[in-house]
Amino acid sequence: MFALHNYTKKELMTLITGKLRRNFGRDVEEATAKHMFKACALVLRDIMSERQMKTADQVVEKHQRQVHYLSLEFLMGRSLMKNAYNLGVLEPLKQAIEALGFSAPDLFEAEPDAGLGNGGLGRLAACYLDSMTTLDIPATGYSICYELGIFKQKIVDGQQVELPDNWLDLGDAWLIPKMDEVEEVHFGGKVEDVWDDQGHHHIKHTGYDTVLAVPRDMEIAGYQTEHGNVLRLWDAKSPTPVDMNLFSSGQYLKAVEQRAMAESISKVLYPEDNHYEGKSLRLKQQYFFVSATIQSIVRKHRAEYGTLRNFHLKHVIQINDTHPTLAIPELMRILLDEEGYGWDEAWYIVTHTVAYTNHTVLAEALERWPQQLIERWLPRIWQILIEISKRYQEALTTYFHGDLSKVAPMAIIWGGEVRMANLCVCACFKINGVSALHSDILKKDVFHDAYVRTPDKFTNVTNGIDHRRWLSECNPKLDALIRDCCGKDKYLLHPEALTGLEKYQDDAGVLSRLGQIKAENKNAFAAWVTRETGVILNTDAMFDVQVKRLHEYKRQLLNVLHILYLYQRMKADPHFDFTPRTYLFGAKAAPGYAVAKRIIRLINSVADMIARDPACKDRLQVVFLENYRVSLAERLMPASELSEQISTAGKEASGTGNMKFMMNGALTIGTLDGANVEMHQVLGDENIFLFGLKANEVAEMKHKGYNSYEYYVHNPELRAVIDQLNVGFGDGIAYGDIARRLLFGDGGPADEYLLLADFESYRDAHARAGQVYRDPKAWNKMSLLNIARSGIFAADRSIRDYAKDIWNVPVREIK
Ligand code: HBZ
Repeated sequence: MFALHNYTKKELMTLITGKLRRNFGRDVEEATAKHMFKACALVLRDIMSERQMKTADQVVEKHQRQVHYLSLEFLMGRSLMKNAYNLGVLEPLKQAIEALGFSAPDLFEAEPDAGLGNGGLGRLAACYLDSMTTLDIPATGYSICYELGIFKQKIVDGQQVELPDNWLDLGDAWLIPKMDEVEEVHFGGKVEDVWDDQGHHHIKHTGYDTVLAVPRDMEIAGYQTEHGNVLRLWDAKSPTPVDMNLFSSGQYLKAVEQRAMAESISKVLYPEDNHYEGKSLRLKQQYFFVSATIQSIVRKHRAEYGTLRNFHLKHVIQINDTHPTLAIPELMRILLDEEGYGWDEAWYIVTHTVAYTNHTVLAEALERWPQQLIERWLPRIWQILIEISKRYQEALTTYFHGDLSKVAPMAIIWGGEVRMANLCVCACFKINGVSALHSDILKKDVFHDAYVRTPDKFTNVTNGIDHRRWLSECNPKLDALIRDCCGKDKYLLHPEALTGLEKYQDDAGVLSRLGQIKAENKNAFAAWVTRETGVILNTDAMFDVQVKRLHEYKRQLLNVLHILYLYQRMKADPHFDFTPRTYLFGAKAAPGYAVAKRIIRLINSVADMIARDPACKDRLQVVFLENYRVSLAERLMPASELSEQISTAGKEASGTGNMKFMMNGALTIGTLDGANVEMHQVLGDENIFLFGLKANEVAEMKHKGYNSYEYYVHNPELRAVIDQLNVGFGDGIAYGDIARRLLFGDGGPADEYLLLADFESYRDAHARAGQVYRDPKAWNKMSLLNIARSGIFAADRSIRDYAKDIWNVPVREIK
């Protein structure tokens, strides 16, 4: 155990003022909040950098096995409070900031979110960096240093408008560029086979465009450890300076084009989640990132060992969904072309190095790259893919005795497309889903035949969240209660210690304190919303929250239909007895996803109508929170009471928002989908509001032929709601398109996600939730049990699973 240095307020003040003077040429009196933020970031960065360098030295000294976590997304959010917390300097830092004449909360608030991700997949990667570091695993994250992260969302006249998110302005205070670790990535050109004088065969690649990959490292601190890791973010730069010779020799356009091409690669994060777009710039992003990363790992390995023969013993490469799949042929390329290994030896090394996490079963999200695109931009990779594909197909044909109905769906190159998931299944030594149900569906359905052939490759690692950020840091009042009940700060490194709360499940004092904390958090959130937007939230009503990306399978629309049902009941009968609710929505829609955008507009139309109607006062309120993001979630989770996790069963791979709500004492209304299944397992029927079809029933109903219109005909209340979509909500906008989608489908199947089939069951579950809410003691008891049993959803547990079942690396033992 290391003795961690405890920085005092005075030491920090000296360090901060030193940074202000040296980096910005200012004394504290002349410093702006921006200067001050940057100075604080630089001070913490120095501490982390020291630790990280020691860790890196140790890894080399002890020849430790390393984890490389490749992800096109890391949704980091803010870092100042997080790093200060993990470094154990949060309190003295706050004091130092205040003593220097600044407001600590304002300074934390001034930091932009690092929004280098879309949603769950990207946030998961960020939570895992924290746990890998806290558990002393030598690990590196790799991604792209997008100049623009996920767009900023504005709501204008009820509609989503996207604005660029220029996070690097302040965010780059965390980054350390490493100009001496630049890698070159090649695109296009021609590949030839050549033989030298000795008759040795070589690959000659000529006429390619070069893009430089400049690493900008973000230091990662762990909690109560000296261990330090980094997140390596690759920035794309052109190798051609503005070259006057090219200009004058008539190559003017080519030079400018090349620069623009190179630097566009790291310009912007693709904002589609759970949807594949076959854009050539996206392919270039993927290869740029993967090639720089693999070269960087290989370069360090060569320096340490002088050979790549033991590569798979010293490294595991975890790929976060199929987006980094080209790591497979890229590592093959280096082993074949640069090391001169034979195919079999190279293949052995690759297939003992790479492991794959799947995050979705939605067909439209599976990546299938057009062959021409790969051929054109990655000619050598294309050759290697053909060879992998050919050998795999031969092996499959033998195994399945030539049964094309098995071989064809498993093929890697087929019908002019490269199927990335099949390539992963072929080449990776482990394949995992992200919840028990999801991993089961992978085995039984999506990859069934591969599972039959290689069952040992398939495993499950249920997702988890960084409970230090998502409970202790963002909900200090609840943290204090847990410290009083569960052995001080024990739970921070032993999340299972949260079960210590269970013995207070009938303790009136603890239950009322829990209720009090929730009430205070609601008030604080409401005050913030009012400050930011002028909207006044009814804090006496239940905060019923659905925040996540806008997707039809996530069924925000089902929530809206139910709200409309409540509204109509209330209008028809002023004495309609229901528990007042404040509905909160937050969701970004992919800019090209028209239906998702329509649903956002619908939510705003409904919110507006309800806000104007005096009959709803103190009873029903709907608010759409603009620009949902990590930092907003950190304020919202502690204030939430009912968590909407209502996806069509079988569609949500895991969900991680569900875990954040649970940990903060919200109760869940949800389907048996993703990790909700495991939440239900530990909670029992009594502590969760379940409804709806199960995954197998969904499949059955679709198989039999689902007819949404029948539900419309047979349920008059549901019918009235859908009819109102056709009419509109008093703002002159009608939503007949959405009604038609539900009843007839426009283009696709009617009501693809079975909203109408689940409507009644959803309404009943809401009625049950409303009933329990009226009995604060019963509600608070359920809430307490949710928190107490949420420990299994800590990312520390997930990372221990990865370390043991997939990575084969030791983890920190914590007493
Ligand atoms: O990954 C999500 C799943 O939908 C969710 O159920 C799960 O909990 C979470 C973590 O495992 N998937 C995503 O967030 N996926 C994407 O954001 C995405 C982004 C770009 C793509 C495809 C998917 O091209």
